[in-house]
Amino acid sequence: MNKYLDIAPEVLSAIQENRPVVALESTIISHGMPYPQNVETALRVEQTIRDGGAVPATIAIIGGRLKAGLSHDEIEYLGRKGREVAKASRRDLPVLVARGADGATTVTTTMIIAAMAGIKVFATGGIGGVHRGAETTMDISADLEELARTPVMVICAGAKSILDLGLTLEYLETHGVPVIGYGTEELPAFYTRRSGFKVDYRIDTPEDLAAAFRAQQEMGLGGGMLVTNPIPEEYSMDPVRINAAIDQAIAEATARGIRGKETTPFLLARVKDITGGDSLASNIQLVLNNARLAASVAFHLAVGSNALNINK
Ligand code: PSU
Ligand code: MN
Repeated sequence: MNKYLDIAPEVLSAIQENRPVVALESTIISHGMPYPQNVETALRVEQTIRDGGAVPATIAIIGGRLKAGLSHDEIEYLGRKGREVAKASRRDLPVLVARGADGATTVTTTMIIAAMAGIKVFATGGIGGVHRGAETTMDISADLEELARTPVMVICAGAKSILDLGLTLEYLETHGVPVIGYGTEELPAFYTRRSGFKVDYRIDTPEDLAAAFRAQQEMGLGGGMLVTNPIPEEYSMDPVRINAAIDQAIAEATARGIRGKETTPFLLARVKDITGGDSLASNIQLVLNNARLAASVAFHLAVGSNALNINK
């Protein structure tokens, strides 16, 4: 095992016994939601995964250790510290670990640590992507590069239109990342079920998602897979209202000269403030929805590899 990695005992035995495990990120806890809703949501998401028959492994960096599986106290600690915890992407890992610092893992670093631990399925809310205006800023999330190189299935609710969704899809195509719509042909846009952009493939069942991921990995293609799961209809938001909030947030970010790793947290926080509590409620529901799907896919992946073991 990697000497920088701590796997929680419950997660380790599930991995060793080939029982389903689902990874969860911690940027959504420290940077994505206010306290105490962040902690409440993180614990609810873990419980949803347990109810779906899988073991949750929330991922973070604590005291310079890469953690796969957190205690409730550790989740509370990350939630309380909030933005004081560094947002940790791939480039941040060397210095944070060497310093013994804490880090909230993004999609990128959650994938890295999940893969180190042997976890194949990861549920989150939204991913980073190609920002609007990237033709001049070159602001492209490291999440896309990680999807291209690390063998983890990421289940999200699509991407927010704080991003250029068309360019995000182009980037993923170039880097060979399959973009799957769960029960849809259209890329969902996080708060809304539709974006006007097509996914690569529509897949309708957790079994079939597991089969596609297994084929990708067994062929040795490497890299990950992006599964986009639309927000349940009853929690989806009015696209006119949400897009107006996004446009306003982007205008403010430009006016204030926000850049680099601050861009995404700034835009997310402003969209949330402009739309009030509604977007937070939707955000929580779509994460729970993704957790349910992830538990089921993890179950089917585990069953499939048991069957292979029996046949050997
Ligand atoms: N988009 C969302 N919600 C999020 C994030 C993005 O809708 O919580 C977070 C995730 O942790 C993601 C990160 O991995 O922001 C991407 O940051 P950046 O764009 O700086 O790569
Ligand atoms: Mn960026």
